[in-house]
Amino acid sequence: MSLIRRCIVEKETTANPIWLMRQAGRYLPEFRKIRSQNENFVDLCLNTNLVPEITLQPLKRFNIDAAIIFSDILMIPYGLGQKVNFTKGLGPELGIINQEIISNINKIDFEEKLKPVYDSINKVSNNPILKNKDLIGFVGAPWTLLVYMINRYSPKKNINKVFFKDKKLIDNIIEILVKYIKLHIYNQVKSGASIIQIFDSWAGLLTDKDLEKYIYLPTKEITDYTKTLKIPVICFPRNIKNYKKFVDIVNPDAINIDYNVEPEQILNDIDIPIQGGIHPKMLLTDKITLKKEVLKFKRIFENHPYIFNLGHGVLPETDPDMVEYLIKFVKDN
Ligand code: 1CP
Repeated sequence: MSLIRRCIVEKETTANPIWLMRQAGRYLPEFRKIRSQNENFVDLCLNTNLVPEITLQPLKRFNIDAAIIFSDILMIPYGLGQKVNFTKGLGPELGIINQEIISNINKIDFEEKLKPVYDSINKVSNNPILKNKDLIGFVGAPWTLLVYMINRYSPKKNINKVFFKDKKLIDNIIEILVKYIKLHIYNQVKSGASIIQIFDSWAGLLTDKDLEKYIYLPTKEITDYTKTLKIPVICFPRNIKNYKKFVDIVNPDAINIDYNVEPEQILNDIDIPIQGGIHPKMLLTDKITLKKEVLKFKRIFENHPYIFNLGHGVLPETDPDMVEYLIKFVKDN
């Protein structure tokens, strides 16, 4: 059994599994080279030769316990017929979502558009390098996808409040998203993904009164559905203030914490396996500082099933040597 499964399913506390969010891409020179020759990011995510290659790049360098399929959460809006572009320096840029797009959405077009993603998963899952390791498939949670679909740009820049006033449109899109996120999960699992992670990167934008409707209910439905496929599901409701309440209601198999969470506190609050939490900027410091941080996490989670990971993705300016050191140190100590 893979180390991650031993941790999540068997609740083993000595397995010390590690993988990193955004481990493929951005900071790796071998990824940058491919990216520089492939200007259209969506096309790159649909390239069934390059996606398996990029997905396995970090496994060729490091002794990590999982590959995460090279794709993007915005492939779902793309599959639903919305325009999706990634512009250098600007980030994602989506087309307008309108009634025409919504009424044209159908399962056959969605699956046809995303078939290359599933073909790539199938190809990667058969690679011997993944023996006893996991292949992580993923989706964006309905709320985070809704934010990109309605706002059309990263909410990092600003939020278009006018659109968010149209409650009927929002309810309609959330309902569509839940249905198609489930389908995307089903197809990834059928193609060979052995774990699903649900990224809710913008959970922190909501206030308490809206959490039930936009986060707890839809994410629980998707989490329950993933469990019926008999594979573990990990949730990452980034910056949600109350992880305990999220876990009590949604009940995923494991929870990824962000770097604002106090690890000691979460250990008191939560019984299920925990993943992540180390600040990505720790990889920009030096080996002594990084080592101290890893030892701190090891000590805190000594008697709790814990998967080493970060509190958000690997930063583009990270030196791959530091990633190598982190992984080696987790494994050797
Ligand atoms: O221009 C480029 O070179 C593209 C950069 C890039 C990469 C490498 C984007 C655009 N997406 C990805 C890959 C990706 N995205 C992966 C697979 C790689 C891996 O993990 O190793 C995954 C899991 C994601 C998930 C993702 N995409 C999230 C959730 C995690 C998170 O970071 O919070 C989100 C919010 C996105 C949207 C997105 N895609 C790309 C960018 C620059 C963004 C973020 C935009 C923003 O800041 O709002």
